[in-house]
Amino acid sequence: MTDTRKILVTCALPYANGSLHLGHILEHIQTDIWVRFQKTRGHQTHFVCASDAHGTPIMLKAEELGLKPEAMVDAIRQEHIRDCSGFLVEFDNFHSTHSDENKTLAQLVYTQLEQAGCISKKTIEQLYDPQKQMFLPDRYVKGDCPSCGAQDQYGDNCEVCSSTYSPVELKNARSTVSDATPVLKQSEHYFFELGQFQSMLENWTKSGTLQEQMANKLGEWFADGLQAWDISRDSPYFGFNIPGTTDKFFYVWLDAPIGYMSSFKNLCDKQGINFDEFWSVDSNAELHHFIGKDIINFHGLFWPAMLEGAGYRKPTGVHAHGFLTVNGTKMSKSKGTFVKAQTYLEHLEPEFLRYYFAAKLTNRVDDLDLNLEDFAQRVNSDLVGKYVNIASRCAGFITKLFDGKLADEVLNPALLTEFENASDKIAGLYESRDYSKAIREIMALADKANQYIADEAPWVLAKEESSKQRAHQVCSDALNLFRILTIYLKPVLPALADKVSEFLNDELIWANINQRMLGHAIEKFKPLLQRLDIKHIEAMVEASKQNLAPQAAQEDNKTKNKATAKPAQNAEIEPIAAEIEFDDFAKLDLRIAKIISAEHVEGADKLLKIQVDLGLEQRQIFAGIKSAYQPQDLEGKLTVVVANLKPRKMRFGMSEGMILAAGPGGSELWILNPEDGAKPGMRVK
Ligand code: NOT
Ligand code: ZN
Repeated sequence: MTDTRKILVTCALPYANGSLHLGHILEHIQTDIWVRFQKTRGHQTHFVCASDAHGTPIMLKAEELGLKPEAMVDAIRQEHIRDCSGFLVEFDNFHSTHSDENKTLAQLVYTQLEQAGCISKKTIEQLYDPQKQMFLPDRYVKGDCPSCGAQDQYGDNCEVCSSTYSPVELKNARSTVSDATPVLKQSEHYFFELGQFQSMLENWTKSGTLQEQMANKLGEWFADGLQAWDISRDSPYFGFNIPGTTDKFFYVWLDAPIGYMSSFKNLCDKQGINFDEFWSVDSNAELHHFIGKDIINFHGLFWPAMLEGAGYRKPTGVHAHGFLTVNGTKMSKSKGTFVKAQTYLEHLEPEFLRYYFAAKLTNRVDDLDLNLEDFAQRVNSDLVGKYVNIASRCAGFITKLFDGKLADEVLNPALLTEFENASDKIAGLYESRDYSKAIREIMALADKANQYIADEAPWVLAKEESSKQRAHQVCSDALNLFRILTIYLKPVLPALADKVSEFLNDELIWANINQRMLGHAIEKFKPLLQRLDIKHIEAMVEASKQNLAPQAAQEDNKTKNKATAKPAQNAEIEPIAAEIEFDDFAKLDLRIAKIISAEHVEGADKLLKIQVDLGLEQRQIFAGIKSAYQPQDLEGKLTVVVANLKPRKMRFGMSEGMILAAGPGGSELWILNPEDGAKPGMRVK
């Protein structure tokens, strides 16, 4: 392995005025895989993000909601953090551009640019809404196209004839904020003299920091000659004041990239990391930005020029990805393919999508299509049919016949060596963000492992005493292969890898790829992954359509569904806990479960150890209902279980869910007892 590198990684800062959708998640997953890969290879890697908090749209949206922008930004920031963690995207810090650190750094960078002679001022004329008393960004002006006369066109280009123009050229212009007719008004603006950096940027963009497609795209800007960039906005604006002014603010795109620095600064302060080591002009740390191709000009031109002008280091790499399409077209709200992050998570496993994206991501900027049928098929055939299958075919023999211990010797060392030797190639593919090729390599290995098992047929070998030994070795080899595959897949499937780690009693560290498990004890195999059921995809698409129901109707439903619970007469009533969001409630996956067995727990007064059948799998759950039930009375009963509760290690063992019961306590404690017709595994509505 190479020497330890210092790496700072960012993904684009999501605007804090709306929910994340699968397009955002594509970028977060792409970045997270790279970060996890670097971390598992032992490099000092920091992954930061933040809410992009400033600008006119955020100011107006907050106003519409009757909130202070700070409050809206904060609520949405929390939602974004929750959604990302739902997809197992693990930031080291998720800050906000509306923060003290960002204010200080934005003003510092600006002052440094000013001192370096890179700032100029010029009076310009813009459309102004006399009623709302604000200057109007292009997208807040509509009118008739000056070229073709089409009505209701935005201030900068016509969707009918595609001509571009300045908003002052629009006929019958109106402000979309107030409907007033805009007037022209002058104001002094601050500019960043980007032109000073043209030759530096021409070299830098072609030096391997950008993908070739992106460098070529920016070539168009160079051909036209780089113009000064307008970095100020007039009041009212949600942002930071330009030093020395009271009514001029930094344009959101000035302080957004500085948000990368300030989120990292915030992390440094919390963890004692040396900030300068990463940002000083002579830094030998790496700085990588993952972004969408639509914002390449900010990251390939403005940002490196700002850094250069203010005396900081420039990015090592800017990695752009294409857009996400669903079923071959733009995500559509009416088709239900504009899927919010949270809606996906309510229906499907995060790792399904992580895997699918990884299987399709290249290091180019082509768009990526999420074809929903292909998605289900791919996940099932690769993950369930190939990868998990290796373990599920072999683990049972080890547990049942060989006391949970792997063989002392390898039967097929050549095969194991082949798997181990793939390490450099696969690492290289992750490093160059060619995940689809990495996945192809890994799945080709999985095919070989399955072929080996099929050829040896341990289920046949295990039947005869004379060949039992060989069955032991074949299954042990297979689990060693499975271990290596899991190490390779760990950046993509971190939660699954954690389960495998428990099952194999191995930390699954890439550097230890060659450390074979010989004479090694493993745990009992538990199902690692369920097949993706296309019904869940259909439900997700349906729910994405429902998201569009007019707000009023949704409100109406909420009141109708409100429970009208009467407090029980005698029981001591505790105060109701803090209110939770509907989304928190929706996270609960309540399932019908059949109680297969229940037993007393040695040393526990209240607990019963219960085995339940959840339709697709069996679980062990400890429930504090001993005061009300004899174990044998429970057997065969149906009940309701919180199926997605994270397993908890209790003094007596793992509890893998929660049985719902209600009542005043003591002998009056009733497990919820669904009616006939319920089947284990059914979702409770
Ligand atoms: N909020 C922006 C967007 O397009 C991304 C800002 C990224 C940070 O969603 N900035 N820079 N440069
Ligand atoms: Zn037109």
